[in-house]
Amino acid sequence: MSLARTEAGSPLNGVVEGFYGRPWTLRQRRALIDWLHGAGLNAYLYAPKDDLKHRALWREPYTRSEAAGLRAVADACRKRGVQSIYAIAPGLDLAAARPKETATLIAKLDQVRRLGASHCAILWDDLPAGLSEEDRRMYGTVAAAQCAVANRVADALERDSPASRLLFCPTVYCGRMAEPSVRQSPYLREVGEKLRPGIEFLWTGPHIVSEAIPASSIRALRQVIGRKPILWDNLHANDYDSRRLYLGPYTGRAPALRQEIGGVLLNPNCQLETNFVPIHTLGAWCRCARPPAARTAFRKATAAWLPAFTCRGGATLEIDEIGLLADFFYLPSELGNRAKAYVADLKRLLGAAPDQWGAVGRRFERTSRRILALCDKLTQLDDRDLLYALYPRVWELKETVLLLLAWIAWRPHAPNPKARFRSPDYRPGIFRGGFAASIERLLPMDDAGFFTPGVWAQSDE
Ligand code: GDL
Repeated sequence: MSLARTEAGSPLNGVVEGFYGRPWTLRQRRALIDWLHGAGLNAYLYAPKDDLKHRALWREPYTRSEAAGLRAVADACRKRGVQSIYAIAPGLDLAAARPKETATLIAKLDQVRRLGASHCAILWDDLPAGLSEEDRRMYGTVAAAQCAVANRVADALERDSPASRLLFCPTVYCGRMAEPSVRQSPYLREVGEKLRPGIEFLWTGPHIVSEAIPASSIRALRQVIGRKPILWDNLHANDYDSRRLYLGPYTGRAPALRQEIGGVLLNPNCQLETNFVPIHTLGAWCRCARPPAARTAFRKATAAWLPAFTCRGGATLEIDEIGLLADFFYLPSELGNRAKAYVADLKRLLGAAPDQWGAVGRRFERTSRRILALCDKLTQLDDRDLLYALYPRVWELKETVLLLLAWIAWRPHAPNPKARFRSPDYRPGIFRGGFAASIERLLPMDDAGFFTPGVWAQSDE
Protein backbone atom coordinates (compact mmCIF):
# COMPACT_ATOMS: atom_id res chain seq x y z
CA MET A 1 0.00 0.00 0.00
CA SER A 2 1.47 3.25 -1.16
CA LEU A 3 1.34 5.27 2.05
CA ALA A 4 3.35 2.63 3.90
CA ARG A 5 6.34 2.90 1.58
CA THR A 6 9.18 5.25 2.34
CA GLU A 7 9.57 6.20 -1.30
CA ALA A 8 6.06 6.48 -2.71
CA GLY A 9 4.78 5.22 -6.06
CA SER A 10 5.57 6.08 -9.65
CA PRO A 11 6.42 9.70 -10.53
CA LEU A 12 3.53 12.13 -10.80
CA ASN A 13 4.21 14.45 -13.72
CA GLY A 14 1.75 16.99 -15.00
CA VAL A 15 -0.01 20.15 -14.00
CA VAL A 16 -1.24 21.70 -10.77
CA GLU A 17 -4.12 24.12 -11.14
CA GLY A 18 -2.74 25.97 -8.18
CA PHE A 19 -2.91 29.67 -8.95
CA TYR A 20 -4.85 32.59 -7.48
CA GLY A 21 -7.68 33.88 -9.65
CA ARG A 22 -10.51 32.46 -11.68
CA PRO A 23 -10.42 28.66 -11.64
CA TRP A 24 -10.54 26.86 -14.97
CA THR A 25 -13.88 25.71 -16.35
CA LEU A 26 -14.80 22.09 -17.02
CA ARG A 27 -14.22 22.67 -20.74
CA GLN A 28 -10.76 24.06 -20.06
CA ARG A 29 -9.92 21.20 -17.72
CA ARG A 30 -10.95 18.69 -20.37
CA ALA A 31 -8.68 20.43 -22.88
CA LEU A 32 -5.87 20.37 -20.32
CA ILE A 33 -6.29 16.64 -19.75
CA ASP A 34 -6.08 16.04 -23.50
CA TRP A 35 -2.86 18.05 -23.59
CA LEU A 36 -1.43 16.12 -20.63
CA HIS A 37 -2.22 12.86 -22.36
CA GLY A 38 -0.70 14.09 -25.62
CA ALA A 39 2.49 15.14 -23.83
CA GLY A 40 2.83 11.78 -22.06
CA LEU A 41 2.10 13.32 -18.65
CA ASN A 42 0.10 11.49 -16.02
CA ALA A 43 -1.11 13.80 -13.25
CA TYR A 44 -3.50 16.67 -12.58
CA LEU A 45 -3.55 18.27 -9.14
CA TYR A 46 -6.72 20.23 -8.43
CA ALA A 47 -5.82 23.17 -6.17
CA PRO A 48 -7.34 26.44 -7.44
CA LYS A 49 -6.83 28.92 -4.61
CA ASP A 50 -10.12 30.64 -5.39
CA ASP A 51 -12.39 27.63 -5.38
CA LEU A 52 -13.88 28.65 -2.04
CA LYS A 53 -14.44 25.05 -1.06
CA HIS A 54 -10.80 24.17 -1.67
CA ARG A 55 -9.52 26.75 0.84
CA ALA A 56 -11.55 29.50 2.51
CA LEU A 57 -14.67 27.34 2.99
CA TRP A 58 -12.89 23.99 2.99
CA ARG A 59 -15.38 22.39 5.40
CA GLU A 60 -18.33 22.77 3.01
CA PRO A 61 -19.13 19.80 0.82
CA TYR A 62 -19.65 20.39 -2.88
CA THR A 63 -23.22 20.87 -4.08
CA ARG A 64 -24.73 18.45 -6.53
CA SER A 65 -23.85 20.54 -9.58
CA GLU A 66 -20.32 21.29 -8.37
CA ALA A 67 -19.87 17.60 -7.65
CA ALA A 68 -20.96 16.77 -11.19
CA GLY A 69 -18.18 19.03 -12.50
CA LEU A 70 -15.55 17.37 -10.34
CA ARG A 71 -16.79 13.93 -11.34
CA ALA A 72 -16.54 14.88 -15.01
CA VAL A 73 -12.92 15.95 -14.50
CA ALA A 74 -12.07 12.71 -12.69
CA ASP A 75 -13.76 10.73 -15.49
CA ALA A 76 -11.83 12.61 -18.17
CA CYS A 77 -8.61 11.89 -16.28
CA ARG A 78 -9.38 8.21 -15.99
CA LYS A 79 -10.13 7.94 -19.72
CA ARG A 80 -6.80 9.59 -20.53
CA GLY A 81 -4.67 7.65 -18.05
CA VAL A 82 -4.14 10.75 -15.93
CA GLN A 83 -4.21 10.48 -12.14
CA SER A 84 -6.43 13.08 -10.55
CA ILE A 85 -5.39 14.46 -7.21
CA TYR A 86 -7.76 16.61 -5.18
CA ALA A 87 -6.11 19.11 -2.83
CA ILE A 88 -7.62 20.77 0.18
CA ALA A 89 -6.11 23.77 1.97
CA PRO A 90 -7.59 23.94 5.47
CA GLY A 91 -4.83 25.93 7.14
CA LEU A 92 -6.53 29.35 7.27
CA ASP A 93 -8.66 28.28 10.21
CA LEU A 94 -8.42 24.57 10.95
CA ALA A 95 -8.25 23.84 14.69
CA ALA A 96 -5.84 20.92 14.67
CA ALA A 97 -6.41 20.12 18.34
CA ARG A 98 -10.09 19.35 17.76
CA PRO A 99 -10.74 15.81 16.50
CA LYS A 100 -14.00 16.96 14.92
CA GLU A 101 -12.06 19.21 12.56
CA THR A 102 -9.94 16.38 11.20
CA ALA A 103 -13.11 14.28 10.88
CA THR A 104 -14.65 17.06 8.78
CA LEU A 105 -11.52 17.17 6.64
CA ILE A 106 -11.61 13.41 6.10
CA ALA A 107 -15.33 13.55 5.25
CA LYS A 108 -14.66 16.23 2.63
CA LEU A 109 -11.88 14.16 1.09
CA ASP A 110 -14.24 11.17 1.12
CA GLN A 111 -16.68 13.15 -0.95
CA VAL A 112 -14.16 13.95 -3.65
CA ARG A 113 -12.76 10.43 -3.67
CA ARG A 114 -16.27 9.13 -4.24
CA LEU A 115 -16.45 11.53 -7.17
CA GLY A 116 -13.45 9.76 -8.65
CA ALA A 117 -10.29 11.56 -7.41
CA SER A 118 -7.46 9.01 -7.34
CA HIS A 119 -5.33 10.74 -4.69
CA CYS A 120 -5.47 13.56 -2.14
CA ALA A 121 -3.29 16.45 -1.05
CA ILE A 122 -3.26 18.75 1.98
CA LEU A 123 -1.78 22.19 1.33
CA TRP A 124 -0.38 24.45 4.03
CA ASP A 125 1.12 27.14 1.78
CA ASP A 126 0.57 30.90 2.10
CA LEU A 127 -0.77 30.96 5.65
CA PRO A 128 -0.60 33.64 8.32
CA ALA A 129 2.21 32.77 10.73
CA GLY A 130 1.57 31.09 14.05
CA LEU A 131 -0.78 28.73 15.86
CA SER A 132 -3.91 29.28 17.89
CA GLU A 133 -3.40 29.12 21.65
CA GLU A 134 -5.26 25.80 21.76
CA ASP A 135 -3.10 24.21 19.03
CA ARG A 136 0.06 25.58 20.59
CA ARG A 137 -0.76 23.94 23.93
CA MET A 138 -1.49 20.63 22.24
CA TYR A 139 1.30 20.51 19.62
CA GLY A 140 3.82 23.22 20.41
CA THR A 141 4.77 23.91 16.80
CA VAL A 142 3.15 24.47 13.42
CA ALA A 143 5.02 21.50 11.96
CA ALA A 144 3.77 19.14 14.69
CA ALA A 145 0.17 20.28 14.27
CA GLN A 146 0.24 19.95 10.47
CA CYS A 147 1.89 16.51 10.60
CA ALA A 148 -0.63 15.27 13.17
CA VAL A 149 -3.51 16.25 10.89
CA ALA A 150 -1.87 14.80 7.77
CA ASN A 151 -0.97 11.55 9.55
CA ARG A 152 -4.59 11.11 10.69
CA VAL A 153 -5.79 11.69 7.14
CA ALA A 154 -3.21 9.16 5.93
CA ASP A 155 -4.53 6.60 8.45
CA ALA A 156 -8.06 7.11 7.17
CA LEU A 157 -6.96 6.83 3.55
CA GLU A 158 -5.01 3.68 4.26
CA ARG A 159 -8.13 2.14 5.78
CA ASP A 160 -10.65 3.28 3.17
CA SER A 161 -8.70 3.64 -0.03
CA PRO A 162 -5.37 1.83 0.11
CA ALA A 163 -4.34 2.74 -3.42
CA SER A 164 -4.65 6.48 -2.74
CA ARG A 165 -1.58 8.59 -2.24
CA LEU A 166 -1.39 11.64 -0.01
CA LEU A 167 0.63 14.74 -0.85
CA PHE A 168 1.61 17.43 1.66
CA CYS A 169 2.53 21.00 0.75
CA PRO A 170 4.48 22.50 3.64
CA THR A 171 4.31 26.09 4.88
CA VAL A 172 8.04 26.38 4.16
CA TYR A 173 7.86 25.30 0.54
CA CYS A 174 11.03 26.72 -0.99
CA GLY A 175 14.67 27.23 -0.02
CA ARG A 176 14.28 30.96 0.48
CA MET A 177 11.63 30.42 3.17
CA ALA A 178 13.80 27.99 5.15
CA GLU A 179 15.36 29.74 8.14
CA PRO A 180 18.30 29.77 8.60
CA SER A 181 18.76 27.23 5.76
CA VAL A 182 17.16 24.12 4.31
CA ARG A 183 19.46 21.86 6.34
CA GLN A 184 18.87 23.70 9.57
CA SER A 185 15.24 24.74 9.31
CA PRO A 186 13.52 23.54 12.51
CA TYR A 187 10.23 23.40 10.62
CA LEU A 188 11.56 21.18 7.81
CA ARG A 189 13.45 18.94 10.22
CA GLU A 190 10.36 18.39 12.32
CA VAL A 191 8.22 17.64 9.26
CA GLY A 192 10.92 15.20 8.14
CA GLU A 193 10.70 13.40 11.47
CA LYS A 194 6.98 13.50 12.13
CA LEU A 195 5.35 13.15 8.72
CA ARG A 196 4.52 9.51 8.07
CA PRO A 197 6.76 7.82 5.53
CA GLY A 198 4.85 7.50 2.29
CA ILE A 199 3.20 10.93 2.53
CA GLU A 200 4.66 12.90 -0.36
CA PHE A 201 6.14 16.34 -0.03
CA LEU A 202 5.73 19.30 -2.41
CA TRP A 203 8.50 21.84 -2.99
CA THR A 204 8.92 24.78 -5.39
CA GLY A 205 12.76 24.83 -5.48
CA PRO A 206 15.15 27.50 -4.18
CA HIS A 207 12.48 30.20 -4.67
CA ILE A 208 8.73 30.43 -5.11
CA VAL A 209 9.44 30.96 -8.80
CA SER A 210 12.70 29.13 -9.43
CA GLU A 211 14.46 29.95 -12.70
CA ALA A 212 16.83 27.07 -11.95
CA ILE A 213 16.53 24.08 -9.65
CA PRO A 214 19.94 22.46 -9.09
CA ALA A 215 19.89 18.74 -8.28
CA SER A 216 22.21 19.48 -5.34
CA SER A 217 19.56 21.70 -3.74
CA ILE A 218 17.12 18.80 -3.79
CA ARG A 219 19.71 16.37 -2.42
CA ALA A 220 20.10 18.66 0.58
CA LEU A 221 16.34 18.81 1.06
CA ARG A 222 15.96 15.03 0.82
CA GLN A 223 18.34 14.55 3.72
CA VAL A 224 16.11 16.72 5.86
CA ILE A 225 12.68 15.47 4.85
CA GLY A 226 13.63 11.82 4.35
CA ARG A 227 11.87 11.41 1.03
CA LYS A 228 11.93 12.58 -2.57
CA PRO A 229 9.95 15.79 -3.04
CA ILE A 230 7.50 16.30 -5.87
CA LEU A 231 8.14 19.67 -7.52
CA TRP A 232 5.31 22.17 -7.48
CA ASP A 233 6.94 24.16 -10.24
CA ASN A 234 5.93 27.83 -10.57
CA LEU A 235 8.20 28.55 -13.56
CA HIS A 236 5.25 29.51 -15.77
CA ALA A 237 2.89 30.81 -13.07
CA ASN A 238 1.74 34.36 -13.84
CA ASP A 239 -0.89 35.03 -11.19
CA TYR A 240 1.50 37.36 -9.33
CA ASP A 241 1.67 39.90 -12.18
CA SER A 242 -1.17 40.49 -14.61
CA ARG A 243 1.26 41.91 -17.19
CA ARG A 244 3.23 38.69 -17.58
CA LEU A 245 2.63 35.62 -19.72
CA TYR A 246 5.03 32.72 -20.22
CA LEU A 247 5.01 30.90 -23.53
CA GLY A 248 8.60 29.64 -23.22
CA PRO A 249 9.87 26.10 -22.69
CA TYR A 250 10.33 24.13 -19.48
CA THR A 251 13.97 24.76 -18.67
CA GLY A 252 16.53 25.44 -15.95
CA ARG A 253 16.25 21.92 -14.57
CA ALA A 254 19.09 19.52 -15.45
CA PRO A 255 18.05 15.95 -16.37
CA ALA A 256 19.94 14.70 -13.27
CA LEU A 257 17.20 16.31 -11.21
CA ARG A 258 14.76 13.61 -12.27
CA GLN A 259 16.49 11.04 -10.07
CA GLU A 260 16.03 13.25 -7.03
CA ILE A 261 12.31 13.91 -7.29
CA GLY A 262 9.00 12.08 -7.32
CA GLY A 263 7.70 14.10 -10.26
CA VAL A 264 6.92 17.63 -11.44
CA LEU A 265 3.60 19.41 -11.25
CA LEU A 266 3.72 22.63 -13.23
CA ASN A 267 1.57 25.51 -11.98
CA PRO A 268 1.25 27.39 -15.28
CA ASN A 269 -0.32 30.57 -16.65
CA CYS A 270 -3.82 31.33 -15.37
CA GLN A 271 -4.92 31.50 -19.02
CA LEU A 272 -5.29 27.79 -19.80
CA GLU A 273 -5.19 28.26 -23.58
CA THR A 274 -1.69 29.74 -23.43
CA ASN A 275 -0.12 26.73 -21.72
CA PHE A 276 0.52 24.48 -24.71
CA VAL A 277 4.27 25.07 -24.98
CA PRO A 278 4.96 24.80 -21.22
CA ILE A 279 3.09 21.47 -21.06
CA HIS A 280 4.51 20.06 -24.29
CA THR A 281 8.09 20.85 -23.24
CA LEU A 282 7.54 19.56 -19.70
CA GLY A 283 6.41 16.30 -21.31
CA ALA A 284 9.63 16.10 -23.33
CA TRP A 285 11.70 16.80 -20.21
CA CYS A 286 9.97 14.09 -18.20
CA ARG A 287 9.72 11.49 -20.93
CA CYS A 288 12.93 11.49 -22.92
CA ALA A 289 15.95 9.50 -21.78
CA ARG A 290 18.04 12.47 -22.88
CA PRO A 291 15.74 15.51 -22.84
CA PRO A 292 16.26 17.86 -25.81
CA ALA A 293 17.85 21.27 -25.32
CA ALA A 294 15.25 23.81 -24.25
CA ARG A 295 15.35 25.66 -27.56
CA THR A 296 14.87 22.44 -29.55
CA ALA A 297 11.96 21.42 -27.34
CA PHE A 298 10.55 24.93 -27.78
CA ARG A 299 10.72 24.73 -31.57
CA LYS A 300 9.00 21.34 -31.61
CA ALA A 301 6.32 22.60 -29.26
CA THR A 302 5.56 25.71 -31.32
CA ALA A 303 5.27 23.48 -34.41
CA ALA A 304 2.88 21.17 -32.59
CA TRP A 305 0.85 24.19 -31.45
CA LEU A 306 0.37 25.51 -35.02
CA PRO A 307 -3.00 23.78 -35.68
CA ALA A 308 -4.53 25.91 -32.89
CA PHE A 309 -3.75 29.03 -34.93
CA THR A 310 -6.14 28.66 -37.86
CA CYS A 311 -7.68 31.97 -38.86
CA ARG A 312 -10.79 33.25 -40.50
CA GLY A 313 -10.68 35.97 -43.12
CA GLY A 314 -7.77 34.59 -45.11
CA ALA A 315 -4.94 35.07 -42.62
CA THR A 316 -2.62 32.14 -41.96
CA LEU A 317 0.04 31.88 -39.35
CA GLU A 318 3.42 30.24 -39.71
CA ILE A 319 5.38 28.30 -37.13
CA ASP A 320 7.96 31.05 -37.08
CA GLU A 321 5.32 33.62 -36.17
CA ILE A 322 4.22 31.57 -33.18
CA GLY A 323 7.87 31.37 -32.17
CA LEU A 324 8.17 35.14 -32.60
CA LEU A 325 5.17 35.76 -30.36
CA ALA A 326 6.41 33.31 -27.75
CA ASP A 327 9.86 34.91 -27.76
CA PHE A 328 8.29 38.13 -26.49
CA PHE A 329 6.48 36.30 -23.67
CA TYR A 330 9.05 33.71 -22.77
CA LEU A 331 10.12 33.07 -19.19
CA PRO A 332 10.19 35.12 -15.96
CA SER A 333 13.78 36.35 -16.30
CA GLU A 334 14.46 35.63 -19.93
CA LEU A 335 13.27 36.89 -23.29
CA GLY A 336 13.33 34.49 -26.21
CA ASN A 337 16.03 34.89 -28.89
CA ARG A 338 14.11 37.11 -31.29
CA ALA A 339 12.92 39.44 -28.53
CA LYS A 340 16.47 39.61 -27.15
CA ALA A 341 17.81 40.54 -30.59
CA TYR A 342 15.08 43.17 -31.04
CA VAL A 343 15.95 44.81 -27.72
CA ALA A 344 19.66 44.67 -28.56
CA ASP A 345 18.95 46.43 -31.87
CA LEU A 346 16.92 49.07 -30.09
CA LYS A 347 19.77 49.72 -27.66
CA ARG A 348 22.11 50.30 -30.58
CA LEU A 349 19.66 52.69 -32.22
CA LEU A 350 19.16 54.62 -29.01
CA GLY A 351 22.92 55.08 -28.67
CA ALA A 352 23.75 56.07 -32.26
CA ALA A 353 23.08 59.00 -34.57
CA PRO A 354 20.36 58.19 -37.15
CA ASP A 355 22.83 58.50 -40.06
CA GLN A 356 24.68 55.54 -38.54
CA TRP A 357 21.68 53.27 -38.07
CA GLY A 358 22.13 51.52 -41.42
CA ALA A 359 21.29 47.80 -41.49
CA VAL A 360 20.35 47.69 -37.82
CA GLY A 361 17.73 50.38 -38.36
CA ARG A 362 16.30 48.58 -41.37
CA ARG A 363 16.20 45.26 -39.52
CA PHE A 364 14.51 46.91 -36.56
CA GLU A 365 11.80 48.41 -38.75
CA ARG A 366 11.32 45.10 -40.58
CA THR A 367 10.88 43.19 -37.33
CA SER A 368 8.55 45.87 -36.00
CA ARG A 369 6.32 45.55 -39.08
CA ARG A 370 6.34 41.75 -38.73
CA ILE A 371 5.24 42.03 -35.13
CA LEU A 372 2.43 44.42 -36.03
CA ALA A 373 1.26 42.14 -38.85
CA LEU A 374 1.30 39.20 -36.47
CA CYS A 375 -0.77 41.08 -33.89
CA ASP A 376 -3.35 41.85 -36.56
CA LYS A 377 -3.47 38.27 -37.82
CA LEU A 378 -4.03 36.98 -34.31
CA THR A 379 -7.29 38.93 -34.08
CA GLN A 380 -8.64 36.62 -36.78
CA LEU A 381 -8.02 33.40 -34.87
CA ASP A 382 -10.81 30.86 -35.10
CA ASP A 383 -10.12 29.87 -31.53
CA ARG A 384 -11.52 32.95 -29.82
CA ASP A 385 -10.66 31.60 -26.37
CA LEU A 386 -7.02 31.44 -27.37
CA LEU A 387 -7.22 34.97 -28.78
CA TYR A 388 -8.88 36.40 -25.68
CA ALA A 389 -6.33 34.66 -23.46
CA LEU A 390 -3.53 36.33 -25.44
CA TYR A 391 -5.28 39.63 -26.09
CA PRO A 392 -4.03 41.88 -23.27
CA ARG A 393 -0.42 40.95 -23.93
CA VAL A 394 -0.74 41.15 -27.72
CA TRP A 395 -2.30 44.60 -27.36
CA GLU A 396 0.54 45.73 -25.14
CA LEU A 397 3.11 44.36 -27.57
CA LYS A 398 1.48 46.19 -30.47
CA GLU A 399 1.27 49.47 -28.56
CA THR A 400 4.91 49.20 -27.51
CA VAL A 401 6.08 48.54 -31.05
CA LEU A 402 4.00 51.45 -32.36
CA LEU A 403 5.65 53.71 -29.80
CA LEU A 404 9.09 52.56 -30.93
CA LEU A 405 8.23 53.14 -34.57
CA ALA A 406 6.98 56.63 -33.71
CA TRP A 407 10.28 57.36 -32.00
CA ILE A 408 12.28 55.94 -34.93
CA ALA A 409 10.35 58.17 -37.33
CA TRP A 410 10.84 61.27 -35.16
CA ARG A 411 14.48 60.82 -34.23
CA PRO A 412 16.14 61.79 -37.57
CA HIS A 413 14.23 65.08 -37.43
CA ALA A 414 15.01 65.86 -33.80
CA PRO A 415 16.36 69.41 -33.43
CA ASN A 416 19.38 68.17 -31.45
CA PRO A 417 20.67 64.86 -30.00
CA LYS A 418 19.40 65.71 -26.51
CA ALA A 419 15.86 66.56 -27.65
CA ARG A 420 13.05 64.62 -25.97
CA PHE A 421 10.26 62.92 -27.82
CA ARG A 422 6.60 63.42 -27.04
CA SER A 423 3.37 62.83 -28.90
CA PRO A 424 -0.34 63.41 -28.23
CA ASP A 425 -0.72 59.65 -28.83
CA TYR A 426 1.09 59.03 -25.53
CA ARG A 427 -0.38 61.26 -22.88
CA PRO A 428 0.65 61.14 -19.23
CA GLY A 429 -2.01 59.39 -17.19
CA ILE A 430 -3.44 57.62 -20.24
CA PHE A 431 -0.22 55.91 -21.36
CA ARG A 432 0.90 53.40 -18.71
CA GLY A 433 -0.99 55.25 -16.00
CA GLY A 434 -2.59 54.02 -12.82
CA PHE A 435 -1.53 53.27 -9.29
CA ALA A 436 1.01 50.51 -9.81
CA ALA A 437 2.67 52.46 -12.64
CA SER A 438 2.92 55.57 -10.44
CA ILE A 439 4.59 53.55 -7.71
CA GLU A 440 6.98 51.98 -10.20
CA ARG A 441 8.09 55.46 -11.22
CA LEU A 442 8.42 56.62 -7.62
CA LEU A 443 10.31 53.59 -6.42
CA PRO A 444 11.90 51.80 -9.38
CA MET A 445 13.78 48.53 -9.00
CA ASP A 446 17.18 48.21 -10.69
CA ASP A 447 18.60 45.08 -12.34
CA ALA A 448 20.21 44.02 -9.07
CA GLY A 449 16.88 44.15 -7.25
CA PHE A 450 17.46 47.38 -5.33
CA PHE A 451 14.58 49.81 -4.95
CA THR A 452 15.78 53.41 -5.16
CA PRO A 453 13.55 56.50 -5.14
CA GLY A 454 13.24 57.74 -8.74
CA VAL A 455 13.65 61.28 -10.01
CA TRP A 456 9.96 62.10 -9.56
CA ALA A 457 10.12 61.25 -5.86
CA GLN A 458 12.59 64.07 -5.36
CA SER A 459 10.51 66.78 -7.00
CA ASP A 460 7.55 68.54 -5.38
CA GLU A 461 5.15 67.63 -8.16
C1 GDL B 1 2.71 30.54 -4.45
C2 GDL B 1 1.49 29.72 -4.27
C3 GDL B 1 0.77 29.45 -5.59
C4 GDL B 1 0.89 30.61 -6.56
C5 GDL B 1 2.38 30.80 -6.82
C6 GDL B 1 2.73 31.87 -7.85
C7 GDL B 1 2.78 27.63 -3.98
C8 GDL B 1 2.99 26.38 -3.21
N1 GDL B 1 1.81 28.47 -3.57
O1 GDL B 1 3.43 30.75 -3.55
O2 GDL B 1 -0.58 29.19 -5.28
O3 GDL B 1 0.23 30.34 -7.75
O4 GDL B 1 3.01 31.16 -5.62
O5 GDL B 1 2.22 33.12 -7.49
O6 GDL B 1 3.49 27.87 -4.91
